[in-house]
Amino acid sequence: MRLHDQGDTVLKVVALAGGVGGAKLVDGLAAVVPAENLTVVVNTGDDFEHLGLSISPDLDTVMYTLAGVANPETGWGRADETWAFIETLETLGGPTWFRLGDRDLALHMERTRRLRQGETLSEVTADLCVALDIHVRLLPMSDDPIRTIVDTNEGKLAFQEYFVARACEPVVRSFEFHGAESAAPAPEVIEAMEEADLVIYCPSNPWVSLDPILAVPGMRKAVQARPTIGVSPIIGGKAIKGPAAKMYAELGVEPSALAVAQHYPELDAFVIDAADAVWMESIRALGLQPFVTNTVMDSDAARKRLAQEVLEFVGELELAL
Ligand code: FO1
Repeated sequence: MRLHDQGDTVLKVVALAGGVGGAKLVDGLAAVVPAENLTVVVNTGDDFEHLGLSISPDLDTVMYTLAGVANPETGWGRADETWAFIETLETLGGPTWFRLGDRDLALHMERTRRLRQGETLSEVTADLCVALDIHVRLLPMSDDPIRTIVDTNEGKLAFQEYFVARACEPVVRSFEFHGAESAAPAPEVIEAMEEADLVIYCPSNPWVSLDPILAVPGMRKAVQARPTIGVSPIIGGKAIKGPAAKMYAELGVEPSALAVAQHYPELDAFVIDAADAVWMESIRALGLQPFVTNTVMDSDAARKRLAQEVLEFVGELELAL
């Protein structure tokens, strides 16, 4: 299977993505896969109600990244932002721990308005993508509420409480995805998976970005039916951004590309950084075909190159199988 068979029809790709790391690979994939052949299923476990607004941070991070308006320093929120709202809220004694920029706020207001009118998250997301001139198909993992709860030494915390308000300091014990068991995959998700020639696990946090997606009923079964490749979010024992390595250590697992491979035994292949080449044979022994390259996406060109290599690796994999 070549993803560019005879160079014309590019086959269909579904990427599972969460926060900032996932969004970067999605951005690279959008540069090498025609939009009509790329679907991104995005984590909604980070979603929460705040200031009366329905906030979907990972959907927004992926949208802003694809639209080229993401804040390059933080990865979340917008570039060219102003903060008049949150600064004024501060003077009024309102909660400002979750930083909402003025332009970002417009998106949260519009999503909230339309959800309150009874539209689904999928419908709102599709129209926001049109407004942001995004042609890749972006699907929330579910239109039903699923909330990641982080069980810590300070008790159970809602995700944003843990991630932002407490800056990931509490020691994690376990994760729960409230609502997952009674949730349904968003419309088109299962169909996209069934049509996919390749499913990619983006380099997102395994515990709180990809596991919530895999917890949606039907997702694990749908994944297992397709060729799959993952990209390690851990490089040289560290995460480029976010608490993934800290979570591994707190769960008693040495953070490494091997540990991530062990988390996803269902994968056919796994892309690791040159810094982790030492784990190749151990990963192969798990039944995942390892590929080694530079996985640091520190530029648009690096995002595109990594995406291109992931697609090429799968071509080789098919020949190897
Ligand atoms: N992350 C922070 O660490 N601090 C913030 O103040 C913050 C605000 C924020 C606003 C909108 C948005 O879409 C994301 C935001 N994030 C913030 C990131 C958010 O916590 C995401 O859940 C993480 O990116 C993890 O995926």
